[in-house]
Amino acid sequence: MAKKALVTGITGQDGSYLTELLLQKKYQVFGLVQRSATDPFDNIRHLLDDIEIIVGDLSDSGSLIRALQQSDPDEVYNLAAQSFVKSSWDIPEMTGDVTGLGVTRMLEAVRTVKPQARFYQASSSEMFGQVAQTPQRETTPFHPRSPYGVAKVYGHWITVNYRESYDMFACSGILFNHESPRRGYEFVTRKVASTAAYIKEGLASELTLGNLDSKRDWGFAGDYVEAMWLMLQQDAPDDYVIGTGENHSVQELCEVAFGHLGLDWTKYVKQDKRFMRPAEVEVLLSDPSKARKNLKWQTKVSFEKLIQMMVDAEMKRIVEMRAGEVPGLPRA
Ligand code: NAP
Ligand code: G4F
Repeated sequence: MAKKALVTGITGQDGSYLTELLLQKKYQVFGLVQRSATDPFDNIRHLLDDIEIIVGDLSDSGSLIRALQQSDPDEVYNLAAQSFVKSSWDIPEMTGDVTGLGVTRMLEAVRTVKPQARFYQASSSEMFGQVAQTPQRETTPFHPRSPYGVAKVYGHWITVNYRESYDMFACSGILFNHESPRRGYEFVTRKVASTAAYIKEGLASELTLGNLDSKRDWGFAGDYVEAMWLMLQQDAPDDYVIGTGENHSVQELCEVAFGHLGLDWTKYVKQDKRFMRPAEVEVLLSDPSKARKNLKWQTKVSFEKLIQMMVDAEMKRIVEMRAGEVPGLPRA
């Protein structure tokens, strides 16, 4: 019998790569999708014939219970969230409701309908925030710096709590930043890659950014979804830090992206305080040794290769856009 998985956030970056991995492994995949007035399927259009879409929302318990009943899953991957940190100061209550309390709603739905299902929670290195130690590992205390980070800390601890309270197979993956050509346009890697390509092609003249000094541990999303799956294949549930163990600044990101196109980033990049945050996470760096040892997991794509892959994808998209095959690019 094929295993069944329910994926929330299936239309997002990680949902699309995870679904590809699960389909390769012959899972039957159900994806929870929130109602939308516009087409949300860009990332998973190529998968729509092979999966089942269930309409539901992390703010609506009844829909989650019905999603569990309809899919009867062996594994549940809770990837849905309001995931853009900067917006979490604009919509803090909604972020707390979906990104935080939404995890409890999912856990309650699993506990009610299929308590033996294995559960993955998408936790985040944003929980470390103002870091208490470097590099950050599973035992590093949390000090979140945004409403998003605070909501993720709640989601993390409620996952641990359901494991301890109800003996559920619930795991929390503390993932550091991971990127790809399917990343949302407002995140800094996609913003830099797409605007550098636009500048190269004469479609834009400058790139406005916020803090160029902050450092992130950036990896490739395709590698990270494998870690999610591995966590749910272990004998016992546990929490894992997932990252590359290497970090780079936003400035280095600009150097690599523009450099790949033969451009000097200093001529095009401007700073604008609109893109600064009320409280910044200055530096993140993972210690993924537990995942390397227990899950036998490691990243395969380097920082430079990742950024070059993203820039190449943007250049290809411009060619397709000019040929009328894809619509014009949204801009961050
Ligand atoms: P993403 O691209 O922003 O995807 C988020 C998904 O959640 C989208 O499918 C979105 O649907 C869905 N969603 C939002 N609100 C919802 C609601 N109320 N009900 C149901 N679905 C809802 O995020 P991602 O980069 O794939 O990340 C996946 C998860 O990992 C998120 O929880 C994120 O916070 C977490 N995470 C990400 C990173 C990273 O670097 N990427 C690192 C650590 C943790 P729409 O398409 O309709 O908006
Ligand atoms: O790309 P970012 O918006 O990602 P951020 O805030 O690190 O959050 C991402 O990673 C988290 C894991 O650590 C996830 F949990 C979360 O869901 C999300 O996927 O910003 C990265 C850095 C920040 O320091 C930001 O201040 O880039 C800096 N930055 C500088 N200029 C900018 C910009 N970020 C954005 N988005 N846009 C700018 O213009």
